[in-house]
Amino acid sequence: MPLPRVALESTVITHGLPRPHNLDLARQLEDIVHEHGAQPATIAVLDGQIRIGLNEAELERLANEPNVRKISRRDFATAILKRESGGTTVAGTMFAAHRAGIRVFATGGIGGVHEVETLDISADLQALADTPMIVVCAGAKAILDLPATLEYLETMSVPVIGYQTDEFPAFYSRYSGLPINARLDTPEEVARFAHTHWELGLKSAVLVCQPLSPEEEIPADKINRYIEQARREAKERDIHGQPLTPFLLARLAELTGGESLRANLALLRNNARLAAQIAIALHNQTSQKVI
Ligand code: PSU
Ligand code: MN
Repeated sequence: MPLPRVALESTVITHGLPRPHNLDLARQLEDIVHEHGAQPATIAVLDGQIRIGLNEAELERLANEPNVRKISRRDFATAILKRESGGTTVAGTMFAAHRAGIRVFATGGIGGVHEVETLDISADLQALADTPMIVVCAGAKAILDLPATLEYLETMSVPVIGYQTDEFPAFYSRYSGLPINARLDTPEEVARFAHTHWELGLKSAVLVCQPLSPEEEIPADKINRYIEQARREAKERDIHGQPLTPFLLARLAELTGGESLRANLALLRNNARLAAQIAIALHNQTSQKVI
């Protein structure tokens, strides 16, 4: 029997984390998924080929190659035709993983609605709306407009699950003051929920939001003023579109003296672990019919 698979994204490797943390983290996530009895599949595009799972040398190449593309769903055809390499975003990873039959995916934080004057809504939200997959995250990145992001997810019929929490986590912080849709406390409950959601014929993702532990988090009042500053600087420097999220994450790591980076790495590891546990639970129960 093949092991249940867990998809891992690669924009976090190419654009989200500084070197050498990016490669260390990529390896750690694969190890964590393995240790919990599932098969990791880091998704990326290498030389114009969509790859479902990378070997050690390929991971290393992706982590160290300068100027690789950030690949969302609309960018695949360009990358394929130009034989380029790149890291896949949450939206890009969901697209490729779904085509490969993978049902569980771990990321850090999903993209969402940006709090800037120009319209900037991540394609991650549309992918969540139309791809049946369990996506484990730590909420949406706190650099976003979280209430607007949750409204969009509601409009698109994406259930937002609080994992062992009653509040939507804000990536670096455990609490956002915003509600979730339902709370679930075990991997088995998540698997049963997703199975039921899809048996009904719904095509949307199930978004599982797991907060950092109290020891790992950065409380909201502390991180929020740095987020304000990073956003202000992005505006002054006229940074928008695809480079915006990587700029804000990198600037926050500088402003917090590495604290935001440590929190980011911790939540990525936590999410890989939970995704592996959910993949196993889902694998064990998908034969049951619910309606
Ligand atoms: N989670 C992290 N770091 C990241 C990302 C997620 O901890 O860098 C990436 C994801 O790949 C997500 C992307 O899809 O940021 C969002 O980019 P945008 O806002 O441009 O859609
Ligand atoms: Mn965007």
